[in-house]
Amino acid sequence: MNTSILEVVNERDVARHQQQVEHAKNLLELNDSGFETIIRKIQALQVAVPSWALGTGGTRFGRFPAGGEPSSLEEKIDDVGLIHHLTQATNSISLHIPWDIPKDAVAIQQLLKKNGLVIDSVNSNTFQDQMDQKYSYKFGSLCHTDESIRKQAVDHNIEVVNHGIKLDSKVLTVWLSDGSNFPGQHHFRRAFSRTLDSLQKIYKAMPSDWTMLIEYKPYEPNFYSMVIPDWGTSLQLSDGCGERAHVLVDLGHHLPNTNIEQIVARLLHFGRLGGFHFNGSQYGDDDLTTGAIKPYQLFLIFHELVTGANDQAVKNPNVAYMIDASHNLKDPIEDLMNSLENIRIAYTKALMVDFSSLEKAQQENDVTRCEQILQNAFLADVRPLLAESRLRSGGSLDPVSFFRSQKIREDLIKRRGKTSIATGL
Ligand code: RM4
Ligand code: MN
Ligand code: MN
Repeated sequence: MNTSILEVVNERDVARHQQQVEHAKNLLELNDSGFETIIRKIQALQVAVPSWALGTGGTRFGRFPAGGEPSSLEEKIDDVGLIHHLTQATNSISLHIPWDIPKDAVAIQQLLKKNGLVIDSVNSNTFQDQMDQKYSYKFGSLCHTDESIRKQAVDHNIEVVNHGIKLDSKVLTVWLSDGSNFPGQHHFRRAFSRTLDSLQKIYKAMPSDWTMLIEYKPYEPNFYSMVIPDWGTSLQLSDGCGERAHVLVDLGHHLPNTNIEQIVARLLHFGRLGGFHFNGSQYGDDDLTTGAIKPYQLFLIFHELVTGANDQAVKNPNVAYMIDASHNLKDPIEDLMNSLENIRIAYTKALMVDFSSLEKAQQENDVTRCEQILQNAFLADVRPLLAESRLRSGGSLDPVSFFRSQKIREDLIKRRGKTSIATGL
């Protein structure tokens, strides 16, 4: 990516941008030091992009690729590098093994460095069978009734950690599709015990500076029961493994109307919120653009994260943020940029909450005032602040417009072809 073109385009729009910043500062009643603090905080919020999110998503009915998809890990890193260059909001990439096994770890490290990226978490995959695999995961992996199958799944997770070590990752994320489709199929208590036992084996095999994140999901691909359906189960499993095992909250992994912000607050209270997968959802694991459907919920979640971070009583590790979405209709690069923008908008609005007034109103049970304080922050337009933080970090004032006006997708199609396919779902 040619930096000077970016500068020229920014320069063209900068006068208008500066007017908007002044207007926003007035509306938000921000003095210079308050403004500078917020800009620094926005710049610091970095959200990983997973290597499996650069291609077109699909459903079990069909897939409609846009063309120019990255067909190697190197090309995926290039795409994340481009997104980071324009947004300055994603300085890391998360790998799914075996979809993205680095063949030459040293070369990958160099490429990451060139793009200003590091590896975030590594993710195991025991929800699909691979060609060279001895046993099938049709009836589960870490929970399986057959010890040899459990061992194969444990060994796979250890292999994932070993790949991660070579790339300086320090986080293993485990998401299990294990579960049952019919009543009676599973002995619930024993399936849980076997899963805990397998996770403990993986945990023990991890280096002592590694963290394990345990993700939950209420249904799909199993439709009667999932072995890890909810945060309570994830928390128990984390607890059973050790203090470096934590719960991962994926926004789409809840039944409709679940109060996710309260789950976030609970996990912070226990010091066990380890990671976050962002996406948007109307019904379930829809994997839409983050903030597309329920922006208020996203704001309320960030409100919990921000209050937690400001509270001395909360002893929680750093939360690993990642986008976990699928792009069935939008251009994947544009969609990821949309998500990053929406995440930063929700975060910035949460930073705008008048905490001391809120605490006072809560103490006095002034319900109307409490809600009003949150609404005031939520309804503020903070977009000029985001653009300013990007500009100062060397990114684009308007990443999606830049991507379009410079015809970057067209260029990728020319270089990679119309039919290149990215590994993933
Ligand atoms: C799952 C879950 C995991 C992701 C896979 C591909 O639904 O969200 O985090 O790794 O999909
Ligand atoms: Mn997820
Ligand atoms: Mn999911």
